[in-house]
Amino acid sequence: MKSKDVRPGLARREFLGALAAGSSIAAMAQPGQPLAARMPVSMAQAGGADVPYGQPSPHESRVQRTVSHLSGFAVWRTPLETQRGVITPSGLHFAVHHSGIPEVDPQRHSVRIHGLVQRPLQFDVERLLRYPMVSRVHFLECAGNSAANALSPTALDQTLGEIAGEVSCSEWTGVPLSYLLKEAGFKDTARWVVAEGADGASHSRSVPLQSLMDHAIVALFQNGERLRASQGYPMRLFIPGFEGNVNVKWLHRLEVSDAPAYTKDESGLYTQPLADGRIERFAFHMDVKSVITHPSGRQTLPEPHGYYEIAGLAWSGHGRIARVDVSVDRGRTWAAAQLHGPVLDRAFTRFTLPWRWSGRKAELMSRATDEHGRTQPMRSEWKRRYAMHSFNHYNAVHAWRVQADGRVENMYA
Ligand SMILES: Nc1nc2c(c(=O)[nH]1)N[C@H]1C(S)=C(S)[C@@H](COP(=O)(O)O)O[C@H]1N2
Ligand SMILES: [Mo]
Repeated sequence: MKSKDVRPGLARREFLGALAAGSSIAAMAQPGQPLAARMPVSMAQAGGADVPYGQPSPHESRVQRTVSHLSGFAVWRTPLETQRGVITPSGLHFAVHHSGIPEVDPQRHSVRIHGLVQRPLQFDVERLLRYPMVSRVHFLECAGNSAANALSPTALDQTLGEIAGEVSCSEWTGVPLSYLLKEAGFKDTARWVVAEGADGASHSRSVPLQSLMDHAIVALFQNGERLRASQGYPMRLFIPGFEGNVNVKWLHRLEVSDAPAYTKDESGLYTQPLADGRIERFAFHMDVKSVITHPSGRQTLPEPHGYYEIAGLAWSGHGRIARVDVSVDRGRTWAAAQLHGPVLDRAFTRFTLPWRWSGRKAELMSRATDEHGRTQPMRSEWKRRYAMHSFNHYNAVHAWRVQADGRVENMYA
């Protein structure tokens, strides 16, 4: 079903024409004017020096992560609304620190594999750097991303990053964990692995051995450079599609066991009460989800009756994104957005749809579906499934209200 304000094929040419009309040069430069007067000043002098390690333009200094501190741990959120494409710049990757960033000396750091193994092994950074590596583009999302939208009775007037910025997407490079685990060899009863970080929180999680053998890497690089301290320098566990907290940073120990350890992290924070009183445990996969990045919360559309491109990001911890539907009328009608390739497994996928805004109040929503047919619930469905105070794994359809004056605000649909 197509709504009349979002017309994918036809709109593109109209859209480009309208934007060009608004950009046409009103008064041509006077022919008599000297050439020098028409040149930008920067062309008349030598430029400044560069630096050994590049920084964003000083004009972009407002593009920053936002931070909040929740009972001792810091949550840094990615400003998704400032991002185009699908790769999160390393300096803007979201971060969750349960006990700050530890000072880890790469010369002295190592990861130990022990427990139900044939021979315990220990790998330092230098040794791991000699192993064959793989590179993969994947999102990483905190289980608690969008918690405020799950919990707050009214929609908070915040930016997209503040609402749902505990998700980022990078190219991760490292050693497949299966290489290291096979070298250690398992005992017959080996089923789980407890991964522990070298931080003050001694953050640790139990993960099924099979999922580590299938997909996990010990990541050493992020977007081509060594991991940022914030992401677990010099090494972290990375399990594609799994909730953020099992991706243990500053990884220093992998203990193979026959059962989960029920560490403090997995028995408390990362279990989730359901509405019927049961408890959901070890819900590792992040489900299918999408957000509209442009336009989004606290932005203002510059002119009414204008042409705009609705753009957003979709991802699924189960596989590839198959389609994204967008509505501009609070879900009455939907149009299929264009997906921008390559559409990668368990990675951000960019979607866009041209839109002619009538200047009246509009309510924008996006709903992603992955290759397994999993799709996003509405907020009310999500709330029915979980207990009142549950907030992990919130993936309901997100909505923005565009007011008649162009202001964009968070809303519940
Ligand atoms: N050692 C350690 N690993 C950790 C954490 C931590 O506090 N300590 N936080 C976890 C949580 S809750 C999340 S969401 C992810 C976030 O990864 P990032 O900070 O690289 O984005 O790291 C996980 N790994
Ligand atoms: Mo997290």
